[in-house]
Amino acid sequence: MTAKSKTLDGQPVSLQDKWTADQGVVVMNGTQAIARVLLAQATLDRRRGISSAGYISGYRGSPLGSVDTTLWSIARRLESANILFQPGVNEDIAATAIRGTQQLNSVPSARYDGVFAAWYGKGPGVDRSGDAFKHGNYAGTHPQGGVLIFYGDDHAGKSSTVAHQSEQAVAASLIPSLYPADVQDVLSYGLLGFALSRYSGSWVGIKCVNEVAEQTATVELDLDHFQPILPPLLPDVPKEIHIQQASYNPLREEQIVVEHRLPLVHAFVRANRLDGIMIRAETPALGLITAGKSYGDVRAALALLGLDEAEAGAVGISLYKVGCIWPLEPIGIRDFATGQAVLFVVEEKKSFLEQQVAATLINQAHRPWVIGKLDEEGAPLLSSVMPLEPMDIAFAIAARLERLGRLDERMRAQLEALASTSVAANAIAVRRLPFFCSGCPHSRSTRVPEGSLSMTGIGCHTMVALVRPQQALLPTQMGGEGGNWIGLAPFTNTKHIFQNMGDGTYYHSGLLAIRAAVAARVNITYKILYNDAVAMTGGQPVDGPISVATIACQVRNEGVARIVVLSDDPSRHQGNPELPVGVTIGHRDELDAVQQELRDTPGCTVLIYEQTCAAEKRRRRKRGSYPNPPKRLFIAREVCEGVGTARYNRPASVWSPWKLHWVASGRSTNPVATRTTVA
Ligand SMILES: Cc1ncc(C[n+]2csc(CCOP(=O)(O)OP(=O)(O)O)c2C)c(N)n1
Ligand code: SF4
Repeated sequence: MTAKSKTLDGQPVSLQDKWTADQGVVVMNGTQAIARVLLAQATLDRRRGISSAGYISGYRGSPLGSVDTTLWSIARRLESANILFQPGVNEDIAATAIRGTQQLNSVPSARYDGVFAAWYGKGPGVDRSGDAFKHGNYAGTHPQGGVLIFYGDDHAGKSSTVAHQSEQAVAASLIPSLYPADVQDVLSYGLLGFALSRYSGSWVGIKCVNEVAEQTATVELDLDHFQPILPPLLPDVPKEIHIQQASYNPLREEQIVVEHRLPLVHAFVRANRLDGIMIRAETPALGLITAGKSYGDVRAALALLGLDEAEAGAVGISLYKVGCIWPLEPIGIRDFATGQAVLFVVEEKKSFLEQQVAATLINQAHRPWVIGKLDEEGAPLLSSVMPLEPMDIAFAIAARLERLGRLDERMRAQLEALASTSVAANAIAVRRLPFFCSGCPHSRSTRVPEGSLSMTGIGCHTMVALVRPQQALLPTQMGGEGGNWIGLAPFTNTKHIFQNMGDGTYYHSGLLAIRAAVAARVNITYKILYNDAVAMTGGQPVDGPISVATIACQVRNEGVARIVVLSDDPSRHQGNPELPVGVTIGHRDELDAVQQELRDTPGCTVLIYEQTCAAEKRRRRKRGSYPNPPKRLFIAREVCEGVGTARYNRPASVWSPWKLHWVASGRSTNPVATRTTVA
């Protein structure tokens, strides 16, 4: 039971309200809103007499790195709402499972009227799931099911190996995309998205950027009055808009999507006002068109210019918020464009809305200027790469007003003040590189012998490319680890390479890359870094049964000739009957010698390096599920405050003068130094 507090007006409130309340104001973050959409859909169905179940699957990754932990934290609530959470082994298998939920009536004995389903994943997961998305979306949804695709986009590339903008990839599978501007929108678009998916038969994407997924906000719930408008279906709409158990006919499927489902999407967007005019100028001059995160930035930009809604309208600014960024609903845009001199599309990354706006208006008799990535003269205006800041947008809006003769003295003074603030802000910008946590297994495991090279992979261990860039090449995509060596090895005199791979990645897709390396007969040593967690995304468990012995057996069956296990505690493995014959077990201190040996062994070899993630150890120790270390290192507080949590990358000479004290506990800490081989 959670203790209840009271608000100023005497109403009891609880942190659980975000899960239980159907009405009123609650606090939640963007990730929790995704989970709440599913719970709310279950409630709505129950109220309408639909016996539905829910299903969610996907794969973690920033900015949707904690969807799974959020869902685990409300496991009982999900269960009682008939919602099944099945973490995917990877994104495309998860997407395929989502497709399965819509095939409820393809086999006898359905237990529910329909299954509403949601997929989650980050940009790279969208990219690798294109085939599954297209197959699933073309097949369609169940009329009482529905599919949402929550896709995470890291525009700034701040937690990714590639900066992402995924709406083009989602649109390539002909899946419409809604783009929430804040947590409130996640909830509204989520529920409207399910309604749209059931109505049109289409899968529906929900674009989630870092700033929205990681935002915590007060939101208003009103399930009692949630009533999506379903425009009447025209008589020519075929029954195949929803999934059918039909004969094989790919062209007909495509025709259904293009000629029937997408027009229904437009009708739904229009009827439910997913796109709308937020500010209407008295005498229109400058029409701002924007969506999602940029909508908030445009609002902030107007505030920086000292303009509230009425003042913006008075100087000729109108504002159009697009909820459905693809396919852009044309009637609303044409209506908004009427009488405008300039339409300024404010969006991050590559032009997506702007192209659709231009295409919608190109044949109109009255065509305002359409600008965004380029200005009225064709010169660059808003970056197609860098995230946009309200300040940049404010200056760009002001320049448009100046050209239109709408900039007054008050705004000019405001701009001058802004210009001086932005110079001061740039002067204090600091960049800090990430670094391994103290005690991280990867800071040792990723070392290679003198003269050798390694390739990094997806996971915390990739930071070695920042720490020892001369020895470590930048990573490929998750699951591609070592694939690039297959293409490179035949054309270089470099004889061998080490390839790092986390255990999470191994389970997600990495095993297939090892199979490819064996098939291509390249000289490569995979270092499978078994840290017992999918660490970089928050320390989740690997999504199925995995152990050092299982990995050893699997790679042996793939044809890997030589396998070595190094561990901080080799005694854990000695005498383990599950390890295949011929596997050598040693202590991690032998890393250098073992690597030299593997380097000289022809073909594909595997080194499994076992040591638990240090952050995970700390978490487990707090929960009492991991033994405390028998020996601890204390650093004199008078010499340095905060050591142990600081992660600054300092040269060794800086460390040396510090006073270090080893304090041993009763247990022996001597490593088992001898190497053994399973016979
Ligand atoms: C296709 C894809 N899905 C998800 C991610 C997000 N992601 C980045 S690091 C990571 C965890 C990798 O875990 P593991 O291989 O165990 O390495 P560790 O972080 O534990 O060192 C994930 C899931 C990604 N980069 N690519
Ligand atoms: S979270 Fe774990 S694996 Fe990642 S850097 Fe920290 S200790 Fe290393």
